[in-house]
Amino acid sequence: MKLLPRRQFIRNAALTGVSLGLGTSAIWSTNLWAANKLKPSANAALIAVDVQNCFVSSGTLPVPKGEEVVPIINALGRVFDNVVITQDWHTAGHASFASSHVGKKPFETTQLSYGQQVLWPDHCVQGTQDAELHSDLKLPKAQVVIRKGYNPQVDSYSAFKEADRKSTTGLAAYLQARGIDTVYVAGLATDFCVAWTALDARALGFETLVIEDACRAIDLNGSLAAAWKEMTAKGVKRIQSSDLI
Ligand code: VGL
Ligand code: ZN
Repeated sequence: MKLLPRRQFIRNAALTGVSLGLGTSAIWSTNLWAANKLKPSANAALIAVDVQNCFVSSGTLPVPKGEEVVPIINALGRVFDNVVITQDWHTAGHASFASSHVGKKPFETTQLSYGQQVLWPDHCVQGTQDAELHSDLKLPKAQVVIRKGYNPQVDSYSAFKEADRKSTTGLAAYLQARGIDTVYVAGLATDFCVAWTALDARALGFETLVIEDACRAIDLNGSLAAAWKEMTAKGVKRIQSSDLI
């Protein structure tokens, strides 16, 4: 008999409980199944990144299939003691909008004081319906909402630090003050706000996991592959929602 790795064995055993003569107990298999899952500790937080109207199909900066993350993130929210929500929250006429730069079109780049900036369609403007959290997002345990990108001259993909790499949103201090040492990141978009949030979390010393199928990407000029390459190189772990739920 070929030996299966322990994890695989437990998974198979749970699926074939009856044939092993251990009864038809759905409970039994559920328990074993549960043993096969990662259980987020009390010191872990789920960060649900930018699940907002602007980033789904009907929004101003639609991420392909962005709405598909909503039910997955809702289910994930139930297995965490700590949940953080982020919201892209730009001023009208924000420096990251192509419309703020004469002769520039969305998805081109420009040079800002802190370096190169991708220019986006106007999106997630403070106080608009477009900037609201998706109405199907149900994260009743969420304890804090971090808004970012509200400095008119500086973008912020990361939930921790703005694009000038100096100004902080306060999220790291908040998490540290609450004894949180591990973050699981999900949301929109994988290759921008999720990746920057995860990379900053890791650099700040948090154990960091990105839940891949609970994210969707923009994928601009290979940005998705580049984001995973960098996240992997920096020690961000790549997991699936099925590892947790
Ligand atoms: C995002 C581009 C511009 C994101 C936000 O949430 O990934 N992407 N603003
Ligand atoms: Zn934005």
